[in-house]
Formats: sequence, C-alpha cells, structure tokens
Amino acid sequence: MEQIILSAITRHIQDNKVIRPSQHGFMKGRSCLTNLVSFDDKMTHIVDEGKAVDVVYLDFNKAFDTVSHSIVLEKLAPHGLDRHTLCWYSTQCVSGCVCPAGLVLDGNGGCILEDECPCIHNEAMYQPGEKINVDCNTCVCKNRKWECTKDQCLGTCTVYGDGHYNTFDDKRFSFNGNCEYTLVQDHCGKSGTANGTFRVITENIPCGNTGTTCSKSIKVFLESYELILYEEHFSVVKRGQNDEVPYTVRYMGMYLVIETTSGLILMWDKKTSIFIKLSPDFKSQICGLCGNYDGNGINDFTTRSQSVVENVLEFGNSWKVSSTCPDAYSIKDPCSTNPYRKSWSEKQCSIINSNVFAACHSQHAIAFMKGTAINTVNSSTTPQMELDGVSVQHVTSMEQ
Ligand SMILES: [Ca+2]
Repeated sequence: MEQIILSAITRHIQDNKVIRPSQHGFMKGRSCLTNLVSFDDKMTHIVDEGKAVDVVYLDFNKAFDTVSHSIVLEKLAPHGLDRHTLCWYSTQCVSGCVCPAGLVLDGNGGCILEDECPCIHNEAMYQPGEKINVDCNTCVCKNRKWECTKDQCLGTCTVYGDGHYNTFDDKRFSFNGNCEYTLVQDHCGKSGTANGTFRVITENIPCGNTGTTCSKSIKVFLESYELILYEEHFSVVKRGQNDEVPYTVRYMGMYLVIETTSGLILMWDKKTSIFIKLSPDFKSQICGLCGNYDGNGINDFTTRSQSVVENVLEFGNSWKVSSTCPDAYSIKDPCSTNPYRKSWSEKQCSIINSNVFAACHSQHAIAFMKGTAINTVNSSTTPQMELDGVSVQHVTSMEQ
C-alpha cells in the first residue's frame, strides 16, 4: 500500500517538475555516481572556458529525517497534494484516522485502553466496575462482560388490565371470562403435590356498558383461612381451629402485599393488577392460569385435566372454579368494535412512548402499549391505562 502511494506521489512530483533536474539522491535511475559524473562534466566545461571554480560541500545527512512533518506537509500542499494524501504523512490525529496503537474506539469518538471498554445493557453503556440489578442478582461490568451473581430469583406471574396475563414462564396471553378462575395453586393432582398449601382465585368485576373489567376480586385460600381482596378492601374468613396465622399483610406504596409462610407473595394494586411471586422451590409444582412454572413457556396452556392445548379459550375455561358458570367465547377486538374510540385511546396512551418514559423504552413499555390501548378503548369512563402497575394518573402527574 505504501509503495502504491509513494509511486503515485513520485509520478505527480516528476510530472509537475517539483524537483529540479540537479537532484540525484532518491531518484529512480540516479545515484551518487551519476551525481559525480554530472558534477565533473560541468566543472571541466567551466575550467575549459578558463573560468575559476569554487566548490562548497554541505552534508545534509545530519538533517535527514529531522525535518518537521508540518513543514514538509506545508511545502507539499501548494504542489497539488490534497488533504487525504497528506494525511498519510501526518502524525497528528485527524478525522477519519484510527486510534493509536494499543487503544480502541470508545464508541463516542474517543480512544481508550481495551480494559476500559464499557458493558452494554438495554442499549445503555456502563463503565467497568459499574453495577446493575437483574431480577434478584447483581451484575458488575468487567472486561467488557457482565459478571453476575447466580442466586435463584422468585418467579413472577402478572395479571393486569382487562384480562392480560404473563405467566411464571413469561408466556403472555389475553383471556377474559366472567367467572371465578384459578390463577395458581399447588395441589395439581400430581405426585408430591396432593396436599396443597395455597390456591389463588380471581374474578373480574365488570363495569361500564361494555362489560369491561374495572377491578378484580381475589381470594387466597391458605389452610383454614380465606383472604378476600375486593373493592380496595381486605378481609379474612377463618374456618376451623388454627391459631397460627399463615400470612402477613403490609402496604408498600400503592400495593397491598400478602406474604404467606408457604412462600407465596401476592401484590395487589387494589384495582386490576396482581403480581404473584413464588420461590423456585415451587417449579413444576403448580398449575392454573399462571402456568406450571417449569421454565418452559410453551407448555403453559396446561388445562385442569393436565393436557397441554393450543387454544387460549380451552385453556382458560378449564380453570373455571364453578363448572356451571358459562364458558368465555372469543375475544372481540375492541379497536374494531369501537372504531370511534381508537384514535382517542392511541393518543391517550401515546404518553407511554413519550420522553417521560424514554429511559424505560428499551425495557418493556412497548410490550404493554397494545394492552393498555385496548383497555382504554374498552373503558366507557376514565381511561384505565396501566404500565406494569403504574396508573395513568401517575404518568400524567410525572409529565406535568
Ligand atoms: Ca411452563
């Protein structure tokens, strides 16, 4: 490559007669010998003419390679060598050149040592040594890679809005029926789970003129206790004799949190969102609309009779508590049944895609967008938008 550039520049210099014919050093076909012959010829001609000759010798050897690059570049520029060609000779950093040896680009136009390379998580950059939390684990950025603790985290099943579910194995689906349904229980008729310790049942409470869900009633069965969460209130029904209370109740911000001694944690926003958390000890030991928690989302549509089905209605209806309650039928797309509300609800929900939530966009805001827009279309009163449990009132006040 250097040879190609050199020959192109040499040709250009020769063609434009930048170097005088008296130059012999570093010229093709010329040497010290041709220099001597030429000098001798000129000198003898002058002597022949009877003139005196004085010779001054200068040793340029010492100046060799000591000429400042900037002076050379300054001299070459007027002879028609453009900026890009001169860049080959420049020792200064100029746009388009690479990082010095041993350094790498940092992605922001600077050069850094390889050890100082950042790590990336959800499109954000983190410097070496910085920590992030992923579920219950902590990850540290080291040598461009995340080094994480490997603690077993609690699994989470989420039920939100108007019949939207996300199972323990992260399968999302929508199912909207007007019966009581088993969300999760640990007595599934399999060996080792005959004696269950808990069962969570949910029922949608319709409102408005379209049958939209405005709240949920939740029943948690624990031994001889029945906990009822309904219309923002919490009540307990106790059956039989059992002095030891198998749960605790506390309030965390907008959530009511029930923690049972068997390891189930239920968070309720007192409206339509429920988060159920379970330790990995319950993996493959549970069943219901929250799936079987075996780490595989594909088999989460397992019916009460333990068969895996494709159809969400067949799956959902199998988890009815009362067999006399009518089956749910196919879900109508509210955007096509209420077209006049579609653009309004999209405008209302566009707040989730606005700058207020810019930092969340790479996380999961967009995934919730569809569900929230549909809920807004359905709602005949105030918008019932929820973003992973954050109400629209929260969102609006944040923006203001
Ligand atoms: Ca599963």
